[in-house]
Amino acid sequence: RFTPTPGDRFTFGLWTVGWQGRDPFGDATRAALDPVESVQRLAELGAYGVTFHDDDLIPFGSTDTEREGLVKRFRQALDAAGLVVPMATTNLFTHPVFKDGGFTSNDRDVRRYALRKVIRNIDLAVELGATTYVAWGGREGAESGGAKDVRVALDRMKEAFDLLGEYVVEQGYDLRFAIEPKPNEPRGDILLPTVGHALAFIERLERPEMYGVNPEVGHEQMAGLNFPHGIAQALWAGKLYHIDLNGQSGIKYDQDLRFGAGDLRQAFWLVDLLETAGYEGPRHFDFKPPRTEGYDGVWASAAGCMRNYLILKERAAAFRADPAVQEALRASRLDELALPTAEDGVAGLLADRSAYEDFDVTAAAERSMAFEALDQLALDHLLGVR
Ligand code: GLT
Ligand code: MN
Ligand code: MN
Ligand code: MN
Repeated sequence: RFTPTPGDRFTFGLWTVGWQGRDPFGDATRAALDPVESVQRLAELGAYGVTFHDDDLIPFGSTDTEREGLVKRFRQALDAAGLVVPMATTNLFTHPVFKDGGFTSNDRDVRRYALRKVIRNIDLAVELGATTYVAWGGREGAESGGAKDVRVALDRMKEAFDLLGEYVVEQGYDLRFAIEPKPNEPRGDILLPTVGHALAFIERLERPEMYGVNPEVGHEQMAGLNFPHGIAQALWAGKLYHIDLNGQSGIKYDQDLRFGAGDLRQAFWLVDLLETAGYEGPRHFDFKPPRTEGYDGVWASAAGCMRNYLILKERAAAFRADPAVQEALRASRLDELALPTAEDGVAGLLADRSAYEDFDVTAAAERSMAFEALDQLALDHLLGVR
């Protein structure tokens, strides 16, 4: 029970378990982790796959020969462990050259270099079987008003994504992009700060169908937003191409806690949504095992992400199957929300005296929505007492 298997499609970034604990105030607390060991350990824990930034696998500045050797070793480890690589991404944030961004740096030569770095890793991603390419623009932003002409920077952002889309089409790759929003950190303010901003941006691209979003739990919650609501809108738009699961406690710095830590109630509604909406992509964890932990704690934290997802999946299914819940959903008229409001059209609506002239506003206002009883049933299921 609650033991993950590859069928659960749990994936982890190499940078998550491999995070050495360096933060703005302190040095690394853990030794470097060999990606090959990550692959082996994660497979033992029941994961389905791993994801990577170019620089996680091939240290920045490696020679072509070194690169080939590292990729070969990694591929052998994947094959031996039976893990897949469904997604890859580019590091456009660590090296000082990206201090003002990659796609939207004010420096044109930096922007051209960033595009070349992405294209190089797209080739590798496809070679390793990835079908999703994540783009997190953590350095695309500003700390001060005059430093960035945001409208022009968005032109450059669009130019970059359009060019990458053109490259993918020309190569005949089976690859879609997933844009990852974040409101701030490391920049004071980051472009495309929320799921909503990213969805609107995508519609301005030349090939919108090639682009979706990769929302991260903590990133929306850093902005005080309801993560399940953001995910629901992304699903509604047909744009949930990938997801970063982790934990966050309210509006503060990006905590990247293991999934299930932080806002547990939103985690419950999120799993309920993913499991009932037919989301078929990987359940990808993007967390940072706290720097207090040794490698024992790193693997306990990774195992906890998967265990918590499976527990919440069971709790959410129990909630949906409970006859008392179904009754409460009816009492709250969720079935009525599913009905079109005016399928009779404007003419029908205007001719319907019961819609206005004879409508008993007072009686309608007096009806209870009965949401509190429904929510208590959810909490009882979440807490395991029903
Ligand atoms: C970085 C960031 C994450 C992104 C990764 C993809 S890198 O750790 O904080 O949220 O998903 O670039
Ligand atoms: Mn992320
Ligand atoms: Mn994060
Ligand atoms: Mn992060």
